[in-house]
Amino acid sequence: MVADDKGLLAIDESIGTCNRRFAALGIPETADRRRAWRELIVTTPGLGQSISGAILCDETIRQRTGGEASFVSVLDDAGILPGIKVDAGTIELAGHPGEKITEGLDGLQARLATYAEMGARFAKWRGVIAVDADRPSRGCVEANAQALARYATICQQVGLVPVVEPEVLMEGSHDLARCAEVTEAVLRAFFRHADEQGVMLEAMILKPNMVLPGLDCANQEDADTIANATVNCLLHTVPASVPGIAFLSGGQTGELASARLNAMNLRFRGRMPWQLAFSFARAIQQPALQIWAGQDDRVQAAQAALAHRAMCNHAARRGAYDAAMELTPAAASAR
Ligand code: 5MM
Repeated sequence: MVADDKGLLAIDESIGTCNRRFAALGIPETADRRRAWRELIVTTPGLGQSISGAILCDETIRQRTGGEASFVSVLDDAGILPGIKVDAGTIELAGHPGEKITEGLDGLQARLATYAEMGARFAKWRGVIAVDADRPSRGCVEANAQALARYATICQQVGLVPVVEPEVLMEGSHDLARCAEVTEAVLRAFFRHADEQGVMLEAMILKPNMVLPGLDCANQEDADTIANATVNCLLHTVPASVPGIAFLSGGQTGELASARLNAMNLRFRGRMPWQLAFSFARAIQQPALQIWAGQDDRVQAAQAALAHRAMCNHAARRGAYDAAMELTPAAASAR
């Protein structure tokens, strides 16, 4: 999943999230348009050169292309591992106003077995941590960390690789140091619970946030500062037996996410025990979605934009991304 400088492509937005992104661009919020969008993505020529695995959602893993091929078989043929988001979304955490817990552990083993039969090779579960002066609470961090660890063990029991996604949100005015403090606490809690639950660290992928200042923070740091803060946080918390770390993008632009991943791989080359990869949704999809905008005659241009962002992140894994790559014809058509 993190070999050959490739990364994961998250196309696992739930129906509600996908519809919200469609609504912002005037795309009809229908199963047919969601299917068409995901078909555009999985049939993008050459995607397997940069992408090792694609995370689907329950709706998508059951869908087929217009030519009636299952999305799973299209991905298999492209050399891309099919994965599946298995959490059931978040609800308010009781007793902790403004904080969330992720649901979906009940009956998970049976659901995982069904997805494995459908061709899924790995799974994904996201916990959400909000930051402000009083949050996150210890109760929220511990509850989400335990759920992530239990999910990971259940995945490994049925032979699926767990992608573990504890997301510290970018929303807020907190600074870089506060994000580092919270991210460190969240990761420490997860690995403590992972030990208690018997997670095989060698057989999981961590999907964390980068350490970033909040969106409303006045001090937006440069890529090198973010790279230092992020990798130092990970070196403090993530055991060397974890093979790969694949970041979520969290709402960063595609260019910023690539530049920051690149800075980490460039500055810390040879000094990290794990592979540092990507598992982006918006930072790969968004330019292509804007070009497509639901129009069937724009599929090729949108696929070129998608392949371009995937290729930029493939380069960022080697520390070979450069802003000049954004000036290629494919990138220009994405503007
Ligand atoms: C944080 O979201 C994950 C990564 O996406 P970005 O790179 O855009 O931040 C993403 O995989 C997310 O977990 C899925 O889109 C599922 O989201 P919902 O909330 O719709 O289940």
